[in-house]
Amino acid sequence: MAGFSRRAGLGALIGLVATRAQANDHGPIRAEAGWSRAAGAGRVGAGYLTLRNTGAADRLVAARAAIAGTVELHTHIHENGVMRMRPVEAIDLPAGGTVTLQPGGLHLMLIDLKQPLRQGETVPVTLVFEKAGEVQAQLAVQSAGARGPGGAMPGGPMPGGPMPGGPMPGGAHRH
Ligand SMILES: [Cu+2]
Repeated sequence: MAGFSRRAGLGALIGLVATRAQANDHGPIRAEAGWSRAAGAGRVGAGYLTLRNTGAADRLVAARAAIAGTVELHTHIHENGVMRMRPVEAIDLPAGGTVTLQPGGLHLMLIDLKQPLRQGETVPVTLVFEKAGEVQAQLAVQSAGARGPGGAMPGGPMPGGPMPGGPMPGGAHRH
C-alpha cells in the first residue's frame, strides 16, 4: 500500500508540472511576430514584437535572453526634434489589449551581445510579466536595415511609417 501511494504522489507531482508548463504555453499573453536586426557581438540589438493579451491587465516588467548580457525595456521619445531612447520600468498591457513593440517606439534592447545576431536566425527571449509570469518569444533576425519582420508584415510598411531622418543606422542604438 505504501508503494502504491508513493507512486500516486509522484504521478500527481508530474501532473502538476505538466499543468504548469501547459499554463505557460497557453497563458493569457502571447508574443507574436517577433523580429530583430542583424548586429555584431559586443554591440546592442533591438527586439520588436506584438504582445496579445486575452486576460486581465498586466505589465511587462523584465526580459532576458541567453544571447545578451542584459535586456532592457526601452521607448523612444522626441526631444527637440531628435529621437532618443529611454529605458522604461515596465510596459503596460491592457486587459484584452495588444501592444506592439516596433521601430521608433517601445522595444527590447539587447545589450552586450555575446554572439552576433545573424540574419536568418531565430533568437529566443524570455519576457517576464507581473501577473502572467514568463512568456517565451522568438525574434527572427532580419537584415541590419530592416524596417519590419519581412514577409510577416501584411500590407507593407510599418504602421508608424518610416523613421524621420531615414533608416536607423546601427549607431542609433548607442547609449
Ligand atoms: Cu533602445
